[in-house]
Amino acid sequence: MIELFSADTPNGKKISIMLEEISYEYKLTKIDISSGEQFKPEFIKISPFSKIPVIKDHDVNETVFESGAILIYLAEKSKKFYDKEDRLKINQWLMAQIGYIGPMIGQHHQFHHYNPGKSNFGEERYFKITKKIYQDLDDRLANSKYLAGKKYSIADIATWPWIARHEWHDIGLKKYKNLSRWYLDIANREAVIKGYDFFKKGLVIPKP
Ligand SMILES: N[C@@H](CCC(=O)N[C@@H](CS)C(=O)NCC(=O)O)C(=O)O
Repeated sequence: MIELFSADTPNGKKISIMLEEISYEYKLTKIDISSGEQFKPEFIKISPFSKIPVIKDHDVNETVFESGAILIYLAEKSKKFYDKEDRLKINQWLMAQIGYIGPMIGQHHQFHHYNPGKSNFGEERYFKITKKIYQDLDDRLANSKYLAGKKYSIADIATWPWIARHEWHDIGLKKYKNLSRWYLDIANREAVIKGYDFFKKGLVIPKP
């Protein structure tokens, strides 16, 4: 049995979506990051940087932190969404999400959504970078059905929840035809609809 330690954020949603996609039953242990639960010594033991998500695989008594490492672990365990022949491509798009797309859009959330008016430099910089990310993804998806090629993979699962926050971005997802097509295609998957609302709050995926 997998135990998922998480909060309802884009990084958290990556793993709930993956667990739904591979049809694994899992137990959700909520970590309230707004009240600082991530800094408790027992959580730091399994998450050295005090971040969600983390999983514990009780079948083999193993814990895994970092969303990319968790997605790879679950993909290898289930043998899904990480095809050997596409692995080099999947790794590149997955690493780009973990090392660039997530951190940059995360800063856009901080400056534009949570703290507007505090820093013009921060607001402008991350708005511009996020817009460029939309364009770069749109360009890629003009030539490829999914990020890593013809098949839906853990690279899409990692990236999609960040675009699902598009209402916070004020960029206009609709204007990006290929990105919107990819977004809607994934948004219609049953596992994604379920994984998106893993806190069972009745959340509905926002339309482009
Ligand atoms: N690189 C990490 C990033 C995880 C991350 O930033 N998690 C955020 C929530 S989305 C968090 O735990 N924030 C709590 C904090 O920074 O104190 C991953 O991909 O798993």
